[in-house]
Amino acid sequence: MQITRTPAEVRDALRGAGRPVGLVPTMGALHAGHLALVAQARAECRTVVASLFVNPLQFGPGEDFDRYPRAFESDVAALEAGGVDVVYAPDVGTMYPPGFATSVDPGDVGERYEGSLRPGHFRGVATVCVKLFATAGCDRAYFGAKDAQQAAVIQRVIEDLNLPVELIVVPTVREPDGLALSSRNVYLDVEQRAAAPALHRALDAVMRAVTHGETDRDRAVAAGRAELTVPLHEAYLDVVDPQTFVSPERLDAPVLAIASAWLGPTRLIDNVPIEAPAHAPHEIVR
Ligand code: PAJ
Repeated sequence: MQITRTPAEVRDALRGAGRPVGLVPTMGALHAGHLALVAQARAECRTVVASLFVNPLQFGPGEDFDRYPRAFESDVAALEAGGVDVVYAPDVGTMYPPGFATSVDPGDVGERYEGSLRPGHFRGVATVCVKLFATAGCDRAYFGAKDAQQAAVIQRVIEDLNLPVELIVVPTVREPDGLALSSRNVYLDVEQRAAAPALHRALDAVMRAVTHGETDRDRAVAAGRAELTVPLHEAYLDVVDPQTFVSPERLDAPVLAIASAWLGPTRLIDNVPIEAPAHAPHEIVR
């Protein structure tokens, strides 16, 4: 496994590499969710590149850029064990040298939900991802379903900019109690960690309501809201179109239940896809 620090080093390392080349972009502090992306890329691609870069452009003022967990040595070991061929770990000055000015604005899909809570976040994500795609010259890029709005943003960018990259979305990896794995889970204290699975229970309740025939968005959301009790504080809970993140009044599958809640200073996000068609009660076949 080669560790590279600059775009030129990545290109050298990938000269003549077998295709398809799969890229797994990460901010490090790797857990089993990230490694599921690596495993799928390894199974599907001749060459696998993983990036480790905590991207300052996607953090707002007052967010956790400075204290975001960093674990370079153990990340490299995990990527090596996962069969990665090339690691790209640039420093901030390499990614954004003096004079850097171009950014990619993904528009409306990036302004809802996470985008409205974190203004500029998806511009930062889209910009770094386009740079990573260009640097690796990848044929496929692997993203987690855990960050569903991020995946929707990247799909929009790929289509709008005609990027020759196929987006592959890998299902969310969870703890046994339902909590989605996240690098930010280390911020939770014991009490918050114990309460955290309620976020997934809320989404499951919304999913059950819709699959049992609820087509009214407000009533479906209310079913989930009952789970979001103190110490959780809801940031949002909704049912949306998985591509646009627009919330339809009447729910016709496929839709996505999305949620975010604060636990102290930490905000968790999660989502559950709702695949089964929503039937009006009289249409349910018994
Ligand atoms: P990061 O939070 O490190 O996540 C890297 C990738 O791992 C993302 O595609 C994310 O959706 C996926 N992931 C995280 N937790 C997961 C879980 N529990 N199950 C499955 N996949 C999971 O997302 C980012 O970094 C950054 O925004 C990035 C795309 C690297 C751009 O800076």
